[in-house]
Amino acid sequence: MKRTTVYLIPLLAALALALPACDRSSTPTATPAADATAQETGGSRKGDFGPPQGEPIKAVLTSPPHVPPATGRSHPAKVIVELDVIEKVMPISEGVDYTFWTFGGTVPGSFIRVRQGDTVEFHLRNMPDSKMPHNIDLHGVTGPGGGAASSFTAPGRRTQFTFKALNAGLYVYHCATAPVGMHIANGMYGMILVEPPEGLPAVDKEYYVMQGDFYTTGKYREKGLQPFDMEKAIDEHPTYVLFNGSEGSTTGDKSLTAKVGETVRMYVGNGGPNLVSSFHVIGEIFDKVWYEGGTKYQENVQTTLIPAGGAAMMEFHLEVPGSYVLVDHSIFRAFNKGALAILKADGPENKEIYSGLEVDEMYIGDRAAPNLAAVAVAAAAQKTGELTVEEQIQAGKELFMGTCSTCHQANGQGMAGVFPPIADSDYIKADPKSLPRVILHGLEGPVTVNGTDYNSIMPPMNQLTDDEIANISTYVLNSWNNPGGKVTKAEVAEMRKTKPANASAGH
Ligand code: HEC
Ligand SMILES: [Cu+2]
Repeated sequence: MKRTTVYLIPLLAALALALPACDRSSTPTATPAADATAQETGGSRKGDFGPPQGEPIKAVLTSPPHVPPATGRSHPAKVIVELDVIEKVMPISEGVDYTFWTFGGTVPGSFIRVRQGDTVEFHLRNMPDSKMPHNIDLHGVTGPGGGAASSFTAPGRRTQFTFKALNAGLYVYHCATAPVGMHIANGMYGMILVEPPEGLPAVDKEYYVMQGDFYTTGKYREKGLQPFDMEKAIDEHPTYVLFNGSEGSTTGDKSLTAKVGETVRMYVGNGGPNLVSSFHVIGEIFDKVWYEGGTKYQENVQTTLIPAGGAAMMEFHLEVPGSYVLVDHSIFRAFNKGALAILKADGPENKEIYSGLEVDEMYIGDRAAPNLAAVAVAAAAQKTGELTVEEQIQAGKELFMGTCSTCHQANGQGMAGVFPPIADSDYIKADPKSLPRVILHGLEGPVTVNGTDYNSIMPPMNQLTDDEIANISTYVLNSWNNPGGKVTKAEVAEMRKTKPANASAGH
């Protein structure tokens, strides 16, 4: 990394010198040669980093597609952000419901806006009716896990940490609780804008749009409450690719609006968990794109790449009225998986710029019929070789730490009221083979473990292979005063074929 930089600097300087004939005089920015130094911001080492001034300010949080007002401040402040984690069922498409996990009750989560140099006191509350623990990793935070290491929040609890916003830019935040991919796939992401000290240039309209890919056991637009499909997620075969969390979130009456003559700035993020977005607005050209959400902008751009866990800001000036269609230009995603939103511009026609024929009706009217074949169930891993019980325990321990300890804790003690103990568990003792079954098919509804009642959900961990489940089970059986014994790969394979009565339909 360092080495690349060393080689790049002289290269860039040489390039700048080699291009004196380029006419940049029409742009208000400096010449390319000056750009390299004059526009350097100093990253995290330069800014308005004095102590917070004035009374603490409560951050204004907004739901998509809205953006909080500019901070309008010329000094650093202490800013308090209060964000609630809410798990709730919402429509993902017409007649299709999904259990989203959200920051602030929406997908994407609430938009946060601060100024570089601000000291942010971050409060995360997980609603008491949540089933899962959650945390937050803000890409704009300098520190372990971007805050994740300090914000693990079980249902009905609240955590707090403080950070100084060192780097200006547009940053994604997301939940980073295991299984991380599942939390993100369920909608746990949003954005935080860290304004540069001088603020951003004023524009007429600002909007917040975020792409995400979603994985349901049913096919695209298959009606009813659709459960999350871990196998499709691992295979990176999304059922839906969406802007702002649902098909139609930003079309019809809910379209973004602007007027001819206005300049629109969009803050566009990509929560992933898997796909990279080729973000494009049909019928517009971005006058400026702050690619990757950073400080520099590119001009006159048709399509900009937004990585999973990344963002971009873009501005365009509206010359003619009409419906402009926001898409992921990996175009089947737009017309067959939902990645489509509308910006409606009102105002007088300008026939010199555009004759007035509109093409958007065709695009929207032809929302294609469901055509996604169900994704085949991933083939079971075919590992061979018999392990001794001791080897199984060793292998299982590693997997346990990476998979189960998030909730049941490293010592198997669980968490009071939320996650039952699997150490010395009478539930396991009563039926040792319940262990692989619970891992494979999950568990929900009331259970009593060692005299205490629990009523929550453990998601199925069927992404684990038969070997892995056999090994974790064997490790748990032989730990913490549990009854001992072993579970074989063949037993797990057999259990995988049989679905328990309470398992979700699908596949
Ligand atoms: C996301 C949190 C979470 C993870 C990760 C998790 N569990 Fe659970 N587990 C739960 C919850 C919640 C319950 C209780 C479900 C209910 O109330 O019906 C539970 C119940 C159980 C039970 C039955 C009750 C008991 O305490 O004996 C076993 C056994 C179990 N889990 C084992 C595991 C194993 C092994 C893993 C790793 C492969 C694992 N769990 C991963 C949340 C989790
Ligand atoms: Cu989460």
